[in-house]
Amino acid sequence: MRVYLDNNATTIVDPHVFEEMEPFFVQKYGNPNSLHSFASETHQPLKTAMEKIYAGIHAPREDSVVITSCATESNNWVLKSIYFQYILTGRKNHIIVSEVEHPSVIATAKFIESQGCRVTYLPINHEGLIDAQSVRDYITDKTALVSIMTANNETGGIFPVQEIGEICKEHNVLFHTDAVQAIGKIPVDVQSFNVDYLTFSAHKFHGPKGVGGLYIKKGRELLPLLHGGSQMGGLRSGTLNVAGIVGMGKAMEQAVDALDYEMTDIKEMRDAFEDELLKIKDTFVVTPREKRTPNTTLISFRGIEGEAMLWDLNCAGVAASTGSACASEDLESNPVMEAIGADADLAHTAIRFSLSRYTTQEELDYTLEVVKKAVKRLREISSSYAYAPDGHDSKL
Ligand code: C6P
Repeated sequence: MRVYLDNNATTIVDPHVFEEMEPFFVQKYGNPNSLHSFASETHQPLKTAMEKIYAGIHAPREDSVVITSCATESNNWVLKSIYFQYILTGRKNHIIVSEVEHPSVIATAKFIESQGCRVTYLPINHEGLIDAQSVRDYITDKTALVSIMTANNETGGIFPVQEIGEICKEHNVLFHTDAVQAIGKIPVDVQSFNVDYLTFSAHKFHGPKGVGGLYIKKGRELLPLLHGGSQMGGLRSGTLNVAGIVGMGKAMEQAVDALDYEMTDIKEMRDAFEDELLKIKDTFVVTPREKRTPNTTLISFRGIEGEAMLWDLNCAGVAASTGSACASEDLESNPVMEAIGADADLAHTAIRFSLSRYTTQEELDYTLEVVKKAVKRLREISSSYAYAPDGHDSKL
C-alpha cells in the first residue's frame, strides 16, 4: 500500500482541476494578450478563474489579486518591495516577522536585514503559537510591515491574524499574511483578517504547481515585481500561465466547497489517528488540536531520529516528513520545536503527518501499524532511548 501523508508539502491535483486545465495546452494555447481568436478564447476562462479566486478569499473587486509562480515569489515580493518603498527611502526602518515563518519569509527578512533593515523575529509561545498582543509590544513608529503566517506549515498552528491585523491597522502598519497552509483548511477572508497582502499557492489545495498569488488591498500597491509588459496591471509582467490560472481557479472553488468536510471529517480522522499515536509511550504533540488546521499532526517520538522514522515509513510506502519539505535535506532539527525550546532529542524526533480530503481511514489504519513497528524497531537500536523488551520503555 502507498499512503501520502505529506499534504503540507504538496497535494495531488484534483482530477476536475486537471480536466479544466487540459484544453489550454494543445487546443486553446493562444497568448491572452494577442489580438486574434486564439487569444480571445482564453479570456472568459481566465475571467471565471479570477472570479473564483477573488470569491475564495473574499477579496473585494476594487482590490488586486496578482498571479505569481508560487508562494515563495509572493512572499519575496512583499518584503523586498517594502524594503525598496519604505526602508531604503528612510521613511521607516523596521519590520516584524514571526520566528517560525516559512523560509521564503525568513530568508528574505535576513536578506533585507543585511541591507540595513531592522528585523524583529517574533517569538512563539510554549504551544508554538503567537500571542497577538506581543506584536503590539514590538511595533514602533518606524515599523513598515508585520508579516505573520495564517497557519504554520510544520505544526498546523493557527495564528491570530485577525487580531494582529487590527493591531496593525491601529498603528498604521502594513500587514502581510502567508495563508498558504490555510486555504481549504480554515476560512480565509482578507476583509475580516484586516490584511493588506495575502499569499497563497495552488499546489497546497489540489491545484497545479507553479502558480500562486498575492492579494493586494487597494491603495497598498507594491513596486512591480517583473518589469515588462502590461500583464497583471504591469505589476508582474510576462505571458500569463493560462492553464495554471484556470487550474488554480477551479482548485480554489473546490477548496471552498470542501471546507466543511476538511473541518469536520478530516479533523475527526486526524484526531483519532493522533489519539492512537499518542498511546505510544513517550510521544509528544505541542500545539493543541483546537488551535491547529484540521489536517496536521507534528508529533515527536522520543529516542527516534526523524530521518530514521521517515526511512522506515517510506520503506513501507508511507510518505510523511520531518517538517518543511524545502528544509528536509539539511538534517537540522525541526525549527518550530527549537523555537518552542524543546530539548535537542525532541526537536530531532518530530514527524509531520498531513492529511488531505483524499486521505482514507484505511490508509491511516495502515500507517498506524507501520508507525508502531517502526517505533519498536528504532527504539531497540536507539542510543538515546532505554528500551525494555517487556514493553516498559523508559526515558534516559
Ligand atoms: N511549504 C512544506 O513542506 P511554494 O512552494 O513556494 O508555493 O510555497 C512555499 C511556502 C510558503 N509558505 C508556507 C507556509 C509554506 O508551507 C510553503 C511551502 C512546504 O511545508 C514546502 S517547503
